[in-house]
Amino acid sequence: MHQSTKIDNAISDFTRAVLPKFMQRLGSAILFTVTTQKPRTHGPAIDDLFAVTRKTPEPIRDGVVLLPAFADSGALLRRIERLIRVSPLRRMFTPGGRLMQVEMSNCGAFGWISEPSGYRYRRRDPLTGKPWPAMPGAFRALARRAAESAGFSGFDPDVCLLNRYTPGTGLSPHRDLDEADRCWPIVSVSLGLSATFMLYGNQRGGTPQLIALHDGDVLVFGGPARLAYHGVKKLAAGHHPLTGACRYNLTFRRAR
Ligand SMILES: O=C(O)CCC(=O)C(=O)O
Ligand SMILES: [Mn+2]
Repeated sequence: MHQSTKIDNAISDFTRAVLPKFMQRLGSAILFTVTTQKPRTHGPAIDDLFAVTRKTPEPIRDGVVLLPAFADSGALLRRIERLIRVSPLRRMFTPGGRLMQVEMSNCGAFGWISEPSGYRYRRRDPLTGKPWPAMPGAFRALARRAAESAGFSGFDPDVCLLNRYTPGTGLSPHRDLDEADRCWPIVSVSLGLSATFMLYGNQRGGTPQLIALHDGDVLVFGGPARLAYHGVKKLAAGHHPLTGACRYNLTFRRAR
C-alpha cells in the first residue's frame, strides 16, 4: 500500500473508533465534575452577598464591632446599580437649607429623607412619588448576619440608606436619632474607595477614634454605642477597580 494511503487509513480509524470513545469519556468526566461540585456557600452564585474571604471580627469598643471584608462588594454593587435606576441618587438640603455633600437614595419599606420640617422616614420617594424600591432579600440577610456576628441577634432592617461619596466629600459628626426604637443596632457597609470613620462618644465633641473602612467592611454599632456621634472624613482621591473614584455606603436601620 502507498505510504500516504496508510496514514489516511490510520487517521480515519482513529476518528471512527478512538475519538468517539475519548469524547464520551471526556463528556462523562465533565458531567461528573459539574454534578458532584458542592453548591457554593458564598458569593453571588447562590444569591447571597457574603465575601468568601471574611476575616475575624474586631471588637472596637463596647457595642462596636468591625467585620473586615464581610460583604461581597461586587454582588452588592450590581444590585445598587439596579436600585438607583428606580430611585436615583440625589443631594438633599438640610432642614436649615444647606446642600448636603453626600448623594443619597434608599430602599426598603421606608426611606430616610431631609425635609424643611426635619429629618423623616417616608414610605415614598419624594423624587419619583413612588414607594422606595424593595430591599433585596440578600441585603436583609447580609445585615441580619452582620448584626448577629456583632452580638445583636434578630435585627430586621426596614431601611437601607444608600450614600455615595466622591473625593473631597465627608459626613460631619452626627447621631442616628430618627428611629423609633434604638434597641436595634446600625449596620454600615463600605464599598469601593476606603474611608476614615470618626467615632466619638455619646456627647458631642472630643477626639474621635479613627477606624479605616475598606471595600467589603461592615461596621456594626449598637447597645451602649447606639447613640455615639460619628462621621466620615473627607474622602481622599483614588481609584477603586469596582467603583472608580467613589465610595458607597449602605446604612441599614430599623425605623419603625
Ligand atoms: O458612610 C458611612 O460610613 C456612615 C454613614 C452614616 O453615618 C449615615 O448615613 O448616617
Ligand atoms: Mn450616621
